Amino acid sequence: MSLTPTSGDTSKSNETFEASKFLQGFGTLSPEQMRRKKIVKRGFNLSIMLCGASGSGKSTFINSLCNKTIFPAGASQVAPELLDQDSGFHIQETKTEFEEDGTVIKLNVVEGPGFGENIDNTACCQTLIDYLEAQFDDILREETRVKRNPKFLDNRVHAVLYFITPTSHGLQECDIETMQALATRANVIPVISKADTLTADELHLNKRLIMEDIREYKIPIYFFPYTGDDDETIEENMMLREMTPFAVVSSNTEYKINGRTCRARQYPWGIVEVDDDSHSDFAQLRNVLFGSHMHDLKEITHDYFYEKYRTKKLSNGHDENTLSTEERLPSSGNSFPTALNHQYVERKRLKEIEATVQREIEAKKRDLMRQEAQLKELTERLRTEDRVRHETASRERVASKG
Ligand SMILES: Nc1nc2c(ncn2[C@@H]2O[C@H](COP(=O)(O)OP(=O)(O)OP(=O)(O)O)[C@@H](O)[C@H]2O)c(=O)[nH]1
Ligand SMILES: [Mg+2]
Repeated sequence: MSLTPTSGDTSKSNETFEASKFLQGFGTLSPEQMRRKKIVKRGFNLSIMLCGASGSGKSTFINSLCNKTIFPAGASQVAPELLDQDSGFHIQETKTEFEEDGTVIKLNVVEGPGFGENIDNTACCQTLIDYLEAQFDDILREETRVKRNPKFLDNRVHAVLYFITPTSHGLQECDIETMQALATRANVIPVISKADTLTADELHLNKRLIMEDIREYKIPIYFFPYTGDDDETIEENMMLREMTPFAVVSSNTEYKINGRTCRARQYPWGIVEVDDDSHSDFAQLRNVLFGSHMHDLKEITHDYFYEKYRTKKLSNGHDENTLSTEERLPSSGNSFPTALNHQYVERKRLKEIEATVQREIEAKKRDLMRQEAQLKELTERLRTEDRVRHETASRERVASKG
């Protein structure tokens, strides 16, 4: 096997990922599909927040995800004036745009370098929550304006990727508290970073312990729904539920292996490929974010998180319609359905029923119209036959008289 590092410029990606799932089936277009097609043409806006301990690999991950340098990896140099005086923590935000399979992805990336470096990280966590809420406030203000700003940018965070350092001990107290807090305002997706530092058995154990903690502490993370348009989607969701937390390996260095270029981490004993499913869940997570579940993440952000926040704000902070922790996670077994997701699934189910009923009504209408047309035609034919019969009879009468 020849192993040659290629140039550091990773701006051209070889890989293809599927913004596709979302884009499939434009043969016969319903109004909903037409709407989506328009979105595809315009491009997708997506906002991702990266959260996790300092040095857990957030910057390297996002650079690998976008295949270009979004944030420089390694110890972050932060201007002192940007730092929060109490926590020494600050938020970095940047926008990037790239095209995949002809689809433009407009990505807003938010990272909190230096997270988890204090003994008490409550202030850091609050900074992240404040950011999430500030985006909701912006929308709320815009919605209540008499004249809308056509250039308004919706920066609501659709997914928080929570980076868990690869120990074999499950979650730490700081992880639990932060994930619990963030999950009240956004879709939290847990990620084990630097998965290459764990053996297969350790990784398996780590995933199991993390999921046990998530259930034990009732953290309402993003839930891959049980329902789907077809068996394939249902199966895919089941596979993704079992895969959670996603174990990722990130790198922006390209290597040539047997003439094939790939992003990888090279060690004296071998090479770990970022996009190889047997080495890392990176490609699966990327597909979830930019393809199969992008729409779902955005829908939940608007329908659930924003609505909940809006209700709270407009009722002076009293009624957040918040579910108790028990209600949110009445969970057992391998998967962890939350009341949040139950609500969402239920709403989706009702929408589907409504659409089916609408379709049936339309079909019945068409049927009735067809029958009416047939009846009209039959009446017309009978009338014509009757007229012809009468005319023939009268002709015969005239003939017989003559
Ligand atoms: N082994 C291994 N190391 C990684 C991986 N991803 C990143 N690293 C290394 O981890 C170190 C820290 O990575 P960063 O991406 O800067 O971490 P960060 O979370 O952005 O750190 P802060 O911005 O300081 O919070 C760097 O030396 C990376 O090369 C990975 O998947 N595996
Ligand atoms: Mg960083």
